[in-house]
Amino acid sequence: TRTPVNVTVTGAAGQIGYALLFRIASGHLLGADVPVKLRLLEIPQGLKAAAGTAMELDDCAFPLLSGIEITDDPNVAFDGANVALLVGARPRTKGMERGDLLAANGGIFKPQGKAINDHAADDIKVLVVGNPANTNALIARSAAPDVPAERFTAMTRLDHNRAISQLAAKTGSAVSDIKRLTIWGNHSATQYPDIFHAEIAGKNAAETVNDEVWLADTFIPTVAKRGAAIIEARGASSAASAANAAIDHVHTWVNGTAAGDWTSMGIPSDGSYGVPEGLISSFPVTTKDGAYEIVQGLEINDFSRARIDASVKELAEERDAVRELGLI
Ligand code: NAX
Repeated sequence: TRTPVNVTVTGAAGQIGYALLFRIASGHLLGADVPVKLRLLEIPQGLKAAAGTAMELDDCAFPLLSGIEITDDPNVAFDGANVALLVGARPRTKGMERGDLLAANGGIFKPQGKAINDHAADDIKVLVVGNPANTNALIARSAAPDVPAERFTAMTRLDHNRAISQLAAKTGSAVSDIKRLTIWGNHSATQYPDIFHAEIAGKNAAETVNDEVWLADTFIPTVAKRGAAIIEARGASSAASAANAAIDHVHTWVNGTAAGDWTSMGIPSDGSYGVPEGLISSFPVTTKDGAYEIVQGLEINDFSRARIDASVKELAEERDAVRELGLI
């Protein structure tokens, strides 16, 4: 039998945590033959609810779940961690300025990055879900100089999946027919879902749609503002779809992209496509054997260039702000 993989989830008592943990334990994160050990990190006020979720996990009698540990100490939570899902974050509350938000999250992601640096397993893979995800990932990465930078990633897979779904609906095609879609930039309202290289059943998606007005005025804002639309409809923010995207992100990273397809991940830039090195920005990537590579050589037209640049500019501003706060 295989040695269990240690999976650490922060914000485990939150709504994404509740939608995420059962799928990790049932084998959807890593594979149906991979046993997992869960470590749940919460703040003290969240420990009791996390213990309740752990009781329910026990009650599922998942054959692959070989243990659950609950703690409020990052040094314990990340000890020997192979996969870390950083979900817990400080949400923006009324009247909070961007600087306050970044500072509050720095107080979370800097110590967590340090704990990962000092205690995680050599093969640690980190996914930051908690917002502002890209910049929180940058803060954690900066606090972990001994971990290869490429192990710190931010989630844009929910945006990627949302874009596929919108494109399928517009063209009357099956989601499984859509390939090579890309989310560029920040997981924020400036993100750019790019269909110019996407394919629908083997045909170019932009040519199939052939409607730049729909692209600019409907598709892009619908994908970028979907989170707000969910809150409006559901009275709570996306949870199951966010958890599903986190599962997809890690599963693809570990198990590989399909031949002829790629996915979107927020990753430290190597300077590709004019994105300043070090910024954690979303790119088209292929994955294989637990590593990812940026898809190279895509032609970027003026429509795309302007939108990628705008989102990357926002990321650079966030980086400058956290640098000024001494968080990186
Ligand atoms: P909840 O407020 O339901 O849960 C967050 C949990 O994190 C709480 O239980 C809280 O006690 C815990 N927490 C706070 N600080 C912590 C710390 N220092 N260590 C450990 N745990 C801590 O939020 P939920 O709806 O689960 O969302 C979590 C995060 O995901 C938010 O930041 C949210 O903005 C972000 N999202 C990111 C998405 C993405 O695509 N990247 C989409 C969904 C979601 O909006």
